[in-house]
Order: sequence, then C-alpha cells, then structure tokens
Amino acid sequence: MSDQTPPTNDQTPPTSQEEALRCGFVAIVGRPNVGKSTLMNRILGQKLSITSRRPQTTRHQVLGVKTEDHRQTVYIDTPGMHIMHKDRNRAINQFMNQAATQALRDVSAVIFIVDRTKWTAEDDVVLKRLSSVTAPVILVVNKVDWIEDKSTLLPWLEELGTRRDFAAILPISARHGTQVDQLEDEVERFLPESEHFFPEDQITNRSSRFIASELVREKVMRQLGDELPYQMTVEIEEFRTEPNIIHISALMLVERDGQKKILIGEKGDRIKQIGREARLDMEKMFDSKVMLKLWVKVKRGWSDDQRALKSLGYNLD
Ligand SMILES: Nc1nc2c(ncn2[C@@H]2O[C@H](COP(=O)(O)OP(=O)(O)OP(=O)(O)O)[C@@H](O)[C@H]2O)c(=O)[nH]1
Ligand SMILES: [Mg+2]
Repeated sequence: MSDQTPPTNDQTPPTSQEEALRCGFVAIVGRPNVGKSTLMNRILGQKLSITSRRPQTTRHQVLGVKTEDHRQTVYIDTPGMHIMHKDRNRAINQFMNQAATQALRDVSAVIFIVDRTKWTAEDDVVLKRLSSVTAPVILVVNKVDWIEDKSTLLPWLEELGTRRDFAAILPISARHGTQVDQLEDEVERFLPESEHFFPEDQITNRSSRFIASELVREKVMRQLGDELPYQMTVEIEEFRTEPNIIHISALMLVERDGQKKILIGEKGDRIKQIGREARLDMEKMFDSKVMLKLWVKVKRGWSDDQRALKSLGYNLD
C-alpha cells in the first residue's frame, strides 16, 4: 500500500492475440447508509472501507482496486450524498457531498445503490446528480436479504426502471454476497481497453496511516451514540514500522470537553475498548503486531472550519 497516484493511462492497444487489458474507474454512490462501503469490501474480499449502522460513516473517497487477469476495476467508495440543512450542516458535510460528486467524473460506470424499497428525498438528490452523468449507471437494490415479502420486489424494480435509463437493475445483498458476482460481470462490460492503472498487488490508493485513522473512527461510530461520532476526527501522530511491530499513536479530536469525557469513559474504560478493537483490526489489516496509543483532545470548531479541515486531511486534491 502506498500514497502514490496512478500513472496516466496511455491507452496502449493489445500487441498480440491475447485478451486485451481492460481497466476503468467505477464510482459507488448513493445516500448515506445504503451499503456502499459494505459492497466495496465484499467485492474486494477484505475490509478496506469502514462501515457502521449510522449514516455518514464514510467521509472520504476510498479506492478499492480489484485485479483479475486482464481486467482491473478501480472502485471508488464515496460518502453518502445528503441534503444540506442550513442550520445543522457544517463545512464537513459540504466536503462529503463534494467528494461524492467529484467521484462521478471520468468514470467508466456508476453503481447507484438504494436500500430495498425505501426511496427517500435523498435518493432523489442522487438521481438528480446523476442526470448529467453520461457513463452507464447500474442501479443496485441492496439488502434484499432483509425484505420479508419478496413479492414486493419485482414491481418495485419495474417502477425504478422508469426513473432513468439504467444500464442494468440488480437486487443484491452486499452483506451476504448475493448476486455480487453478477454485478461484477455487469461492470466488466463497461471497462474500456486500457493498461492497468495500479500494480497487480495494490488494493487501494490510501496509505496505511489513513486506514489506521479510519479504523479508530469506525470504533467510535459503532460504540457511541448521539452527535459525538460526527464531531470527532482522528489524526495519526506516529506510524513507525519496526521488524515485528508497528507503533501507532492516534489523536482523537472532539469539539467539546464533555465529549472528551465520554470518549475516555469511566476509569478509561471506553477509550480502552476503542483501542482494543481498533488494534485487532489493524493487526489483521497490516499483518503485524500493533502497539496502539490513543489520545483525546478538544479542538473546538474543527468540523466547520475550512482550514482546519484541510489540515486534518479533508482535502479534495
Ligand atoms: N441486512 C443487510 N444489511 C446491510 C447490507 N449491506 C449493508 N448493510 C448494513 O447497512 C449498514 C450501512 O452499511 P455501510 O456499508 O456502512 O453503508 P454506506 O452506504 O457505506 O454508508 P455511509 O458511508 O454512511 O454513506 C451497516 O450496518 C451494514 O452492515 C445487506 O446487504 N443486508
Ligand atoms: Mg460508507
């Protein structure tokens, strides 16, 4: 894994009778909580993007690279597109919506995910944003494992088909992997002939530091309620690799003193549990023993301050 950006695509044509190399970007978009990150992880066969039951878990674009023989598909997991409310939303919400919209540029295909038969005003926002996209859009109806009355599905798929000229409409379960192979086959149809952008063994454009910070954030998203997870971000202060161990020091920044107390918990119980769970995931991800130190600091206003956001890695460049 590295921070390197992909080399430019030189569109080299195949030189022999072999099957041509194919490669393209595929954006995964949808409103918050529909299962975008779960789907990307399922396709890659490993946990790369964090997930939780709470909306607005993903804050950044995360590339997931899948290379199989001649085809390389570069999936882009995105933050959920959501409606901005003047009184409640902060600069970070604007950043997330921009990051999601930006992912639609120059892609070979788009996967638009919805949650079963629950269509909301935010799905309309996504659909509207897709109206200027010329790449083929595959509509995915996710979480079908959770539909009790399956007879409602067929008429719903037909109804959805009238909302746009979709390249395909597929009911899937990202959690259980149902019909995910079929989705990958659909996507493959739209990959152009091209050199591969990434080396075969690279699975993401994101650094190990980034993944470490996300794993800490995931535990907070999963363990704490109310607005705290939305007012917390993580900065990796140290990431030092030794032969048999990685030393990681992560700073959790919150907006208020009260939030700091909650994160630490009684006698430090909460922060210990967050640390333990994040460390176990890190050890799996980095295939190494990890020594993780967690700190909490109050940094008022970070989530509504463009400059602070940039310095904390919320940077579209
Ligand atoms: N039952 C069921 N649950 C699912 C499925 N796919 C995702 N989920 C659950 O839905 C919740 C949200 O999943 P995420 O993958 O985090 O959703 P997301 O679209 O990435 O959400 P944001 O990053 O907040 O936009 C999690 O609790 C998942 O376990 C599915 O196929 N079936
Ligand atoms: Mg997500």
